Amino acid sequence: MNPMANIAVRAARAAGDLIARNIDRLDRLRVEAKGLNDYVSDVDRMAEQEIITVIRKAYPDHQFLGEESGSQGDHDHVWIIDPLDGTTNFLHGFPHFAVSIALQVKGRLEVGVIYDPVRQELFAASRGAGATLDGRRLRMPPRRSIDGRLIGTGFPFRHPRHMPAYMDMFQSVCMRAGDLRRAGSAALDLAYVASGRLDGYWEIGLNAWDLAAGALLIREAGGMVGDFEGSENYLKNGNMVAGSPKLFHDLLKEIQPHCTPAMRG
Ligand code: 2AM
Ligand code: CA
Repeated sequence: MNPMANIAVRAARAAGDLIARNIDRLDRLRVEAKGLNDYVSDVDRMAEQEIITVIRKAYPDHQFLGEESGSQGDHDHVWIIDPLDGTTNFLHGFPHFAVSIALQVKGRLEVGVIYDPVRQELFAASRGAGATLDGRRLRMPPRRSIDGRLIGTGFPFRHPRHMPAYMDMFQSVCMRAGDLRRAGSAALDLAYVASGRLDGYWEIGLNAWDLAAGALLIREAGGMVGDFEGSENYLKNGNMVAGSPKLFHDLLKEIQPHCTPAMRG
């Protein structure tokens, strides 16, 4: 394995173990509101520190872009980390959340790791070397259409202005696909698309740390990811459509008619 992927796995497991140790002391956690419907706990912060400590020991000069902090450093190597994706689930004891760690080298995604500390499942990808779940190779079906499939999504609850357009997308996709799921962790949803537990996924207004690792996992498993114009800008604008190749295009077709000018570019 790519030595940087090894470090990412070590960091993800260390953060995941810390999160798991805190699941039964939720009532004693300090929780703060960061913004509209957006919370952070000590566990998010400690997990992020754990990740940074592990990576810094191996790569002292690399830069970090994290949900809870950032740092300056070597701009060629940027670690994009979400220490606890699905914080709302975690704070409710709803057992569906994950650690997400990606590495960008000169602007290109090189490594992506997503770890579910509840089920102890590890999803990992390195560019050009494929994607795995607990060491087993993941391959997405190339020619599957959207009809009768299971599609994941997330609500734009921090961007109420997108809600009307979102509800139109929801209706179009719902009428076409078999069923929808809204599980509350974008990173884990993308890992589930890569591993075939979901057939596709879309969401509006995410952050780079929610998406980066999952995007590489899906591409390395043979799937496609893009923004609502089908382009590569999803890490910047946070709009994401994902699925196996045919399904990706089917899903875009349902979503695009409802896009507003604010969702383009
Ligand atoms: P978080 O739990 O780390 O905040 C829920 O829809 C999923 O989307 C979670 O992965 C959540 O990450 C993420 N998310 C981040 N920003 C969001 C936003 N503005 N609106 C909706 N979901 C968001
Ligand atoms: Ca997140």
